[in-house]
Amino acid sequence: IMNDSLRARPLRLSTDQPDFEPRFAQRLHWSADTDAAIEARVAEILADVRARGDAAVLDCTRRFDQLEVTSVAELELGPEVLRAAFEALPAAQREALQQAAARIRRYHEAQLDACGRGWEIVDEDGTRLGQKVTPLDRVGIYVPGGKAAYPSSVLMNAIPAHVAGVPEIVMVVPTPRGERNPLVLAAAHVAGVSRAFAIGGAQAVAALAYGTATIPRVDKITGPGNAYVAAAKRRVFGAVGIDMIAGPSEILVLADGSTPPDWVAMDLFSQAEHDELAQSILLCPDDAYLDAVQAAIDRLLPTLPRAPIIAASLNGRGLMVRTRDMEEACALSNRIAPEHLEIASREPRRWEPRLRHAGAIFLGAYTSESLGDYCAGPNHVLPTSGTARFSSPLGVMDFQKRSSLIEVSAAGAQRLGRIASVLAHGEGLQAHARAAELRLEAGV
Ligand code: HSO
Ligand code: ZN
Repeated sequence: IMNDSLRARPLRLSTDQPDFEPRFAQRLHWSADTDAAIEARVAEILADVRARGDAAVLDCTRRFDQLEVTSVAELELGPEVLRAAFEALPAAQREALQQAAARIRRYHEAQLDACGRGWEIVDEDGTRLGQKVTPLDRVGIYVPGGKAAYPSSVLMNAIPAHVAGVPEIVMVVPTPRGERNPLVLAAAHVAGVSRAFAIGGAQAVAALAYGTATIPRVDKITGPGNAYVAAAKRRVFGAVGIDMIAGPSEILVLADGSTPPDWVAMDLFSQAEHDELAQSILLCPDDAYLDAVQAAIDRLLPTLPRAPIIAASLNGRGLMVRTRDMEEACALSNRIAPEHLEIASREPRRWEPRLRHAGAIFLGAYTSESLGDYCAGPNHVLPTSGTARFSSPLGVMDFQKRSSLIEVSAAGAQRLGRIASVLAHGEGLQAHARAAELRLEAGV
């Protein structure tokens, strides 16, 4: 007799059933409701840190993390602490971290070359126009404590910042009751974090956004966090940059029936095990294959320690859809715009050109999402909840900004001066017109 928490039945639909649309829409619905009580608490904490700096951070850390310290300086995890954490790891973990880091670095270096460099165009009259790219001076990386503390996310946030050329990367990570996560500290060492502090929650976001006597003020804050951290990031946005506010993780598998059903079942589980609210979706034109994956789910689920979380996720938000054909499956996938999209097909390159909206696309049976989560190289911080329609993975460009460069030659000032003068007069802005005309009159 199966424990109820160990039964997982994703909702099963077919695109040709009459009520497909409403049931599909209902299953996909997700709203990031903001909780008024959390908002109010966070607003208070931000104001307190802004007004009292270190003293407020210290109070919050004592209260929320039960840490008895007398100064924020005591909460700094120096480079020697990070290094020691790394050196204390078993060799296999040290090597895996380093190999993952090297691959992530290489991927982001290629990204820097392809998309993160300045450029210039030159007019015939010698006027030069360009764009200059500058890394941010200082960034803050939030790393959650507790169940969602992923060392891999430290690599995914810090390495692109490092590759972008950010000189100072400040990590914050809560250590409730002083419990440190050695893998997180080791990953910080490997990823090139410059300074780390054992603080978390809205108080850490505030400290990074406003600066305190001990915690340096940063220009941008990235990294995932709980509802308090998300609310704090939303509120400090403007004073500093932030990355996206991530919703629950999602995977969509597009299957033509050629990948072993066990592999697909495990890939669906691997998202579901993150969170009860995570969403796993399977689209396939073949009913018998969907049955086979369901059978694999039934057989494999009880073998997993996180089965209760997986079951809650699949029962609450899981979805299997039988489509008319692969073309329709691709169209449906585009409507969903999933964070992770696996093309479990014998001919992934045939379908890939049709797939326009996804955070990351995993091609072919051998490419499990989990390889991308840890070590393939691309970033695992991806747009969720359909935002892949308009946004992109975290990358080097998120840690840079661009400045325009304009250098007008004497001849160019003649040509541009005439255009600008006409337009400035049209706007009734005489000083603008005269500024252009003075150069014009100087002649060449
Ligand atoms: N799939 C997660 C990233 C992650 N997986 C971290 C394992 N560790 C969100 O994209
Ligand atoms: Zn994952």
